[in-house]
Amino acid sequence: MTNDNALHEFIKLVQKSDNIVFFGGAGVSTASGIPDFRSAKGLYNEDNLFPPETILSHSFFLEHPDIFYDFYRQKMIYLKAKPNTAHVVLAKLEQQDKLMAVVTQNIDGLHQMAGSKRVFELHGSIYNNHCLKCHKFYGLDKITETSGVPRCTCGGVIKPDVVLYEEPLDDNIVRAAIGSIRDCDLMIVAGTSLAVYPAAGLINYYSGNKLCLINLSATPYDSMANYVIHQPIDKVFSLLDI
Ligand code: CNA
Repeated sequence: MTNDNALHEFIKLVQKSDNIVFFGGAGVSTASGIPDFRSAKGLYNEDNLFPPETILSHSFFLEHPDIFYDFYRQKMIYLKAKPNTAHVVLAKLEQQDKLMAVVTQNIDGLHQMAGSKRVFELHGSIYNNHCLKCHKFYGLDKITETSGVPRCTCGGVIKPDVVLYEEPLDDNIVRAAIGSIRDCDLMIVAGTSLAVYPAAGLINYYSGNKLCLINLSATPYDSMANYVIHQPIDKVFSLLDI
């Protein structure tokens, strides 16, 4: 099927379906000005002293929280980013009872900012932070309005509730995400290289025949998908007349 035919079919499927699940990654937010990891302009292709996978790992956080926070504040937090067409259309689809859930690997909170309510954040969120010692909660301002390693009133180090490499995903979130994927009729996977596990593996819980994959570049799951669209997500979603 050509890109154009797949796009045409995709639009018809969304119009007809009332049980959609959207599974997304960093590519959903690039149109909002947040770089992804693995594109040519992504963070993994920049020259850093340590590779991002190393800096964003649990052991590195514990050993060098100062270097972690320099990188994290500069590269992972985009206070001015606003939802783009894809986020907005997904929120509308939910309001119309067509979209059952957004399962996202993103940590930027843009789906909620657009109005989506049922969002499963597999890798956590920059908006939630906790003290490692007394578990007191802190918002994003505690990270952005301080410098160096942010500390709790008890003296403990504050850590963002984002899932770092070497850390497990939250069981409850994974279970809820799997439940929605298992039950859905149409699954849209978009803006993800599908290289990060266990998140990418959740697609295997979909057993229907309407798996639509929207991504600029090819992914390991292209051959498994029923419809593959290699076009920008925001452009594709702007064609959904809802
Ligand atoms: P990734 O590995 O960087 O892959 C992104 C994919 O999106 C690539 O294959 C791109 O080709 C594709 N892409 C980029 N822009 C577009 C676009 N406009 N339209 C269509 N496709 C596009 O990112 P993954 O999400 O697969 O990897 C998971 C990581 C990335 C998670 O742990 C995230 O926390 C992490 N991440 C999140 C954000 C964010 O929250 N916005 C930003 C950067 C990285």
